[in-house]
Amino acid sequence: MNLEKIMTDLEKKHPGEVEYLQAVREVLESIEEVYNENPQFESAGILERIVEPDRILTFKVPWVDDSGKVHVNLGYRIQFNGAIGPYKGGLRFHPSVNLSILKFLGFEQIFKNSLTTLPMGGGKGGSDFDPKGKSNGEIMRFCQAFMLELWKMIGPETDVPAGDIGVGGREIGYLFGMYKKLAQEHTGVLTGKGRNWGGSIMRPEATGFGAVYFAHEMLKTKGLDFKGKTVAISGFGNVAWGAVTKVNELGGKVVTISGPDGYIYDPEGISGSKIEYLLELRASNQDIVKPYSYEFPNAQFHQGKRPWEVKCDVALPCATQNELGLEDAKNLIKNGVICVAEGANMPSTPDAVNAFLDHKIMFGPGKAVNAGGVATSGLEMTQNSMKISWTAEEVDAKLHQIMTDIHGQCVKYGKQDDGFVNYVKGANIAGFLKVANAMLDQGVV
Ligand code: NDP
Ligand code: 2IT
Repeated sequence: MNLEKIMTDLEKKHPGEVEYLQAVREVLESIEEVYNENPQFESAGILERIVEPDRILTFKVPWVDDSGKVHVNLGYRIQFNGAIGPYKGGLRFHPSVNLSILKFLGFEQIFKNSLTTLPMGGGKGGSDFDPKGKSNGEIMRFCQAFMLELWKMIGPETDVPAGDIGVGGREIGYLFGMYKKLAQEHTGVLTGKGRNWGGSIMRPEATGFGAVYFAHEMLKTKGLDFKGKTVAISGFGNVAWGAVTKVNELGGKVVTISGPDGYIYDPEGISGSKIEYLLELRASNQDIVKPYSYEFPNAQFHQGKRPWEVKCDVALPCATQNELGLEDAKNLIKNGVICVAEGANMPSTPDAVNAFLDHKIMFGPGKAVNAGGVATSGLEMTQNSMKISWTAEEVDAKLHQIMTDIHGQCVKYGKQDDGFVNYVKGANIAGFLKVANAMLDQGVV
């Protein structure tokens, strides 16, 4: 593999798509050796084919706000790779959304879904629509307008979207309602559905729970666990909430959460009724971080800062991409961090990842750590196909097993001679091999 040539060609073809190019480079660096050892991949052009999406749908989403004003947003769905199953991946509604961000997310999703052990291909979509400050009616009309275009491209056996940043249970409800009306079918075309109409129990908490199960497996390799550990978490969305809850259950103390404008440091720990309070604020569509410091005066709000300056044993970035840079990594290392596990997708910059690996800090990449969300989506698809619903205990046991299996795959392909596990390499190789072999079996399509 001529990595630099491939990257130069891709940069020429897709100028300015920095997040996409960042994600591709990381995977290619990890798989280079395995790729070169298997000349059948090269002769089948696996690399050239896997880095390009199968297809991309872009569309305009016109909608009318409560005052009667017309707005136009951009909508996208990327069907990246369908070798091992129907396209599967979330929808992101955030003003920063563009093709590069969705292509990076879709590309990561291929390998993440492969790691889950379930039959799901990789996809992603979304819009530059900003849900912040919008009324319920505006959110509903936007979701309906979005689905009016998207529905032609998706289906329970072809492409199954779900949530991501800015898309939770409420949005999935409105999207599903419109799909059902247009397609005249009530099927598992989306995951993250409500419990009364086909949703799986535990899907909302699955990404955060799974991330903590994975981090727990990492700690276990050193004979450690979460008891008495200080944990720094960023974000306070769906993923962070699940992670905060599970860390508390396992005996750890969460001292930070964050939003785009800064972070909260609560030395007494964020637990119990404090989590309830945050959930209430979140449901009210308010800024959640600052009010926390008014409600709990021992907590401090650090405007414009990130949580990584706080002393902690475990760091779980759960907000967004590239939110943990080299300086942050250096701070964490200086302060004695043992384990960093990514709840978000690609939250650490490449130089931050290298700093962790150089210092032999246990580092779990998003595509392995946060795979519990899409894995539980896969379990939702299974329940929909079988027209049954499993109990919380059944789903939790399956999720736990899947996270342990993913950890095992990372160790299998990422363990170095000195015993250190390079989870980045392990996750990328394990995820890649399954998809690449499926592509070989299916010919040049
Ligand atoms: P949510 O929309 O529920 O939450 C996002 C969180 O990140 C919020 O706390 C938000 O704060 C914060 N945030 C957003 N942008 C920034 C920023 N620029 N700087 C700091 N904080 C920011 O999304 P999710 O929890 O679903 O997603 C979080 C991450 O996890 C994303 O990377 C997503 O791709 C990934 N992920 C999600 C899965 C899922 O099942 N939902 C599965 C696997 C990964 P505020 O609300 O105040 O803007
Ligand atoms: O990044 C992700 O894995 C998700 N947003 C969840 C995707 C899904 O289909 O459940």
